[in-house]
Formats: sequence, structure tokens, C-alpha cells
Amino acid sequence: MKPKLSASIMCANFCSLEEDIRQLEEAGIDYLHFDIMDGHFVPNFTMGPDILRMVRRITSLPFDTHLMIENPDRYIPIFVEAGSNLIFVHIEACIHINRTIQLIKKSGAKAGVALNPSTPLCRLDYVLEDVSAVLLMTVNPGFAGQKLVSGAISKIENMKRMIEDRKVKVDIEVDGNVSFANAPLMAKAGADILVCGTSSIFKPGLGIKEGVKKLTLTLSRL
Ligand code: S6P
Ligand code: MG
Repeated sequence: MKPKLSASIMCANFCSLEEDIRQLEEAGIDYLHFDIMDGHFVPNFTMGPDILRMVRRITSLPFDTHLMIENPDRYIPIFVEAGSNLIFVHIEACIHINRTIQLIKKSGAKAGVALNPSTPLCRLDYVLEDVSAVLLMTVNPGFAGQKLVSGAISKIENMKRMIEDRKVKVDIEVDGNVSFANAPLMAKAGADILVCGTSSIFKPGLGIKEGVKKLTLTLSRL
């Protein structure tokens, strides 16, 4: 099945964010992906809940929020209140992942777990039944514009097999270097949602609408 597309807002133009959001809506994007970084879990900073609140006022698109932060429990209710519909926490940042998943749900959002490229899928063994989605990082988290890590496609395939074997309804979201060349491979491997950044819909010189159109066309040929 053709994967849904989630636009990586950290790759948008913050000087004309509303314009970019309108273009994403008109192009038919499915989700907005918010990358939250704290300078500790990853060596970079991006945005806080105020940005989500502002964007929530101007669009009804679902927000998928990717928390690349330490101590996420402290901030989950804030990001839900700011408009997140689905929240991903990194399993590497959570000592009590089960409790954190419960907190996301109790706060009013769908719960997702994100995995760094080198984190094995067996870390999901005892939580897969409790989440709506798994986010597989296909680059090292922290920055846009990176190359795909080795083993990324086979990890998606293995994740898909694990979900089928366990007979659970869990979406696979893939994040990092979702290029026009990589997207079809990711989709074939089992991706349900693709995070689109500078490798596709925010590719410099292309234009958002053209980027979404090109990506949609590429995926429709599968
Ligand atoms: C990176 C972050 C991602 C990026 C996205 C950028 O840590 O989680 O969501 O925004 O990967 O896309 P691209 O196409 O520049 O790799
Ligand atoms: Mg992300």
C-alpha cells in the first residue's frame, strides 16, 4: 500500500512558515512531523511547544511529534496540549518505557516509539502491543540532509515481519533521507509513513508542491 507522507517542519522556511503549511495542505500531505531536540539527546536544537501551538491555530492536519530529548515524561503533556496527535519517544531515552507509553495515552495522544539506527528491534518485544506506531531512524538523529545508514532497508523489512508475526496493528514510520530514490525501496520494505525533508519535498530549488507531486508519482508506480 502507498505510504502516507509526513512533512518535516524543521526543513520548512521559518520566515514564511504559514505559506509553507498552506502549500503542504494544498499538495495533500498527510501529517506534519515536528522534530524536537534538546541539545542533550542529540547535538542540536530545534523548536519548542510554542511553534506547535502557533501552527495548531492555522491547520487541522495531524501532528506527529518526534521527541529527541532526555526525560521526555516531563514534556509529554505539554506537547499533547500544544496539538500533537501522535508522540514518538526514543526508547534509548526512556528507562521506564512502559510508563512513558501510558503517560502519552493518558495525556490524550497516540503513542509511538522511535529507534536509533543501531538499536535492535528486540527492544520492542514487550511494548509492541501497546503502541500505534514505530519510528525507524534511517539516519542518526539530530540533523536533516544526511545519508541513509547501512542496513536501513532490511531493518524496515524485519520490522514489517515482526508486526505481521505478532498480528498487531502498528504503523512503521521511516525517518531520514527519504529521497525520491530511497522512498520506493522503503515503501516496498513495509513503510506506512515516510518523513519527508530536504531529500524530497523540501529539496532546495524544487518547491514544495512539485516535491510532493514528484514523490507521490514515484510511489504510485510501485
Ligand atoms: C532528524 C529528524 C528528521 C529530519 C528529516 C529530514 O533527526 O528526526 O525528521 O527532519 O530526516 O529529512 P532529510 O530528507 O533531510 O533527511
Ligand atoms: Mg524526525
